[in-house]
Parts: sequence; structure tokens; C-alpha cells
Amino acid sequence: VQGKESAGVTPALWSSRFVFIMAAVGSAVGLGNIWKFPYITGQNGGGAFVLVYLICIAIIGIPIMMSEVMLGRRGGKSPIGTMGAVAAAEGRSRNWAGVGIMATLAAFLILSFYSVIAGWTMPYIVEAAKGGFAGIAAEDSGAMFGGLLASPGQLLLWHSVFMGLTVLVSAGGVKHGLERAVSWLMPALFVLLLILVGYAMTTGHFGEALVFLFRPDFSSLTAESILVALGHAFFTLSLASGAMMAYGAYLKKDVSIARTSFTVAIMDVCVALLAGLAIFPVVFAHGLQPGEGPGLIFVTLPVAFGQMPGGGFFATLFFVLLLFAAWTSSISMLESLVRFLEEKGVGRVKAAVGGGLAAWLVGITTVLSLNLWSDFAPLAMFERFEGKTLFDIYDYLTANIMMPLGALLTAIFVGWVMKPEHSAAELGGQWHALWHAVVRYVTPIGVLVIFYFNLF
Ligand code: LEU
Repeated sequence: VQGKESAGVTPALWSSRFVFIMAAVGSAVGLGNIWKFPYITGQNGGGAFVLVYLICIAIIGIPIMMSEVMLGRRGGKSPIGTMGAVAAAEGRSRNWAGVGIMATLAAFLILSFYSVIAGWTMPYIVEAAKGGFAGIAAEDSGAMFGGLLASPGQLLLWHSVFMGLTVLVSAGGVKHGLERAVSWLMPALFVLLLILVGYAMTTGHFGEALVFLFRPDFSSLTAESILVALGHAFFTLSLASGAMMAYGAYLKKDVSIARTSFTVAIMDVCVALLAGLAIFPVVFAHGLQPGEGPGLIFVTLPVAFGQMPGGGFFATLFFVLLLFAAWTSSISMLESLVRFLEEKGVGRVKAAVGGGLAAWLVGITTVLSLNLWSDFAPLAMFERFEGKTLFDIYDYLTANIMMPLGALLTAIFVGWVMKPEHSAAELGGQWHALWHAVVRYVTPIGVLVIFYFNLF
């Protein structure tokens, strides 16, 4: 299966385990940790949701990450090519490529709206650099964010810039730009989050935030919150989107997939929890709503920066780092499609530009659903989608349906279709038995149960 015979594609392997970890962490750590995790935690009532999310990461996310990296390395192709090739090598139908197709599609849809949200960081960088947050009140911060959303022109501009940046790196080959960028970016982001948490401790509401995040109140937990937590475990680890499978294809044989996956998942979770600890004290200190929604960090953080000594500097740095974190994630979302097109004989530059352009076009519908189309709820005939705009629908469809479904099929494939000797050859002895039992039983049953309670 190792053949790299596909038309004109000669992927260079990551130069070390460290570099793969950096690329994988770069993909995993992004808006999902800093933008999405706090706001969905706020919407889903805090502690119990966080606990379910952590459980999902541990018993479903990590085993699926191991599976995807393993499949990617074994197949050595785009996720679509890999799934087809590995299935064929097992003597099974090439239709398993469908799992790769769904992952590529999910990544494409996510990229389309991810770019719009990532674009928000840029006007915030400008504003922070101008000192615009100094002493800002919560209402004014809310109004500033509202003003941005109300302007389709601004959103479109920043969405275009961000997609351009994504295509730029993708066209040059991921390995090239990524290796150096991510190795200083992640530590810097970490330090900055620690500084923010340090500030949050001075608000006098840190204890309240700790209780909110870590004391589970199961009465606030609904079947839908559990599905959101599960979906987010995949989203935040870049699973079921082809990203880890595509990056796994560039991984050297002698690297331990299990250890690497643990490292990536732990770093990802730490960033999310730090973001939560930085944000919720500010939310409580200023009487903001935890359930505020997608604007949560964009409304709360300027208030925090505005009161901090040196806040203008830290705010600028923070939004720059958030932009970079989103960038290293968006690159990975484009990768499965670009690799697939390359295998079909399209040149890398053309593939990146074409894929990026298509995602950009779809992204325009997200731009509009934040303003001109904010009342347009195309699936309102289904109760679940009442009041959901196109942006909400893309988010729901990818995180809550396509990703869990993709992960379920991946688990079935590695647990039941692939011969255990073959997965053992990639994963090594120590972890294999435990991993195999988990992907055979725990992951599929877990996902099915959560789906069941959401449908009925
Ligand atoms: N893991 C990324 C994030 O948390 C998203 C993924 C779909 C690439 O931002």
C-alpha cells in the first residue's frame, strides 16, 4: 500500500516526530479551542458539558486520531486515496473511499465558514494596535463586534484575505511553511494565554469561573449538549476532516503514533481549558452572558485587555496569534482536497487555488447569514433547525453529523474490517490491544448511543 505511484505526487516526509507534532498541533489548535470551546461551553451550561467533552476526547477522540494517523501513514495518499487503497489491500471494497470523500467534504464546508470567523481577528488586530480597547466597557465592546457583523463588506474583505493566506501556504506545500511557523507559534500562544489567565485571576471572579467550568451540574446536560461535546471533540482534534489522515501520510515509519496522538490531544485540551479560564472570569466580572454565542471571545477579551496594563500590546499579540493558530488549521483543512486533486493530475498550485476559491465562494453565504440573511433559516421546517441560519447549519451539519458519522465509519473500518496484524504493524505492540478493543466497541457504541438519543 506504500506505493507513491500516483501521478506526479512525491510528498516529502516530515523531518522528525517533533515536526509532525507541531503540524498536527497546528491543525488541532485553532478557533476550535479559543473561539468555539468557550462559547459552546457557555451555551451548554459549563461543568457537565466540559466533563463530557473531556471524556469524548479521551475515549473516542484519541483512539480515532490514532486510527486516522495510522491509516494515513499506511495509505500514504490523500484521505480519499488512502481509504480506497487500504481497503483494497485488505481485500475489501474500494468504496471505503467514501469515508475519505465525506471527510474531504466536511473539511471543505468547515473551511468555508472558518475563514470568515478567522477573518474577524484581523480588524481586531487593527483596533488593538490603535489602542481602541483601552478602558472599553462591555456594552461598547458588544457594539463594536455587532458593527463588524453588520458589515458584509468588511467581513468579505477579511474572509478573502484569510482564504488568500491559506491558499498561499497550501500552494507552496504544507511542509515548507508550516515547520518553522508552528514551532514558535504554539509556545507563544501558550504564554499569552497564561498571561490572560493571570489577568483573569485579578478580576475577583476566578473562583466563579472555576466552578462554572469544573463543577458538573448534570441537570443542565441535554442529549443535544452531549452530541455537541462529541462533535467538538472531533472538530478540535481535526478528526473526520481528512486533516490528520493527510498529515499522517507524511509521517515516518519509526514514529510512535500512540505517543504522538496523546501529546497532540493533551496540548489541544490545555489550550482550550486555558482559553476558558481566561474568558469566563471576565464574563462574570462584567455581567456578560456565558451563552452569548459565537461572539463571546470577541466581546469579552477586549474588555479584559482594555483594563490590563500594556493591554494594547497584549491584545495585538493575542489576535495575531489567534490568526496564526487559525491559519495553521485552515491549511490542514484544504490539504485533503488538494492532495486528492494532485493525485488526479492537477498541479498543486492549481489545486490549492481552485479549492480555496470554491471554499471562498461558499464562505460568502456565511458572511451574508451574519447580516442580510440573518433571518433566512432554510431548514426551519425541521424543529432541530428552527432559527438556524446557513452558517449555523454548516456548523451543525459538519460537527454534529458528518464528523461523528465519519469517525464511526473509521472505527468500524479499523476495528472490524482491517486485519489486526496490519494495524498492529503500524501502532506497535504496547497500545495496540487496548486501542483495538476501544475502536471495536467503545467508539462505535458511544457514537451510536449519542446519535440515538438525539434522533429519538
Ligand atoms: N481543529 C481545528 C480547530 O480547532 C479545526 C479543524 C476542523 C481543522 O480550530
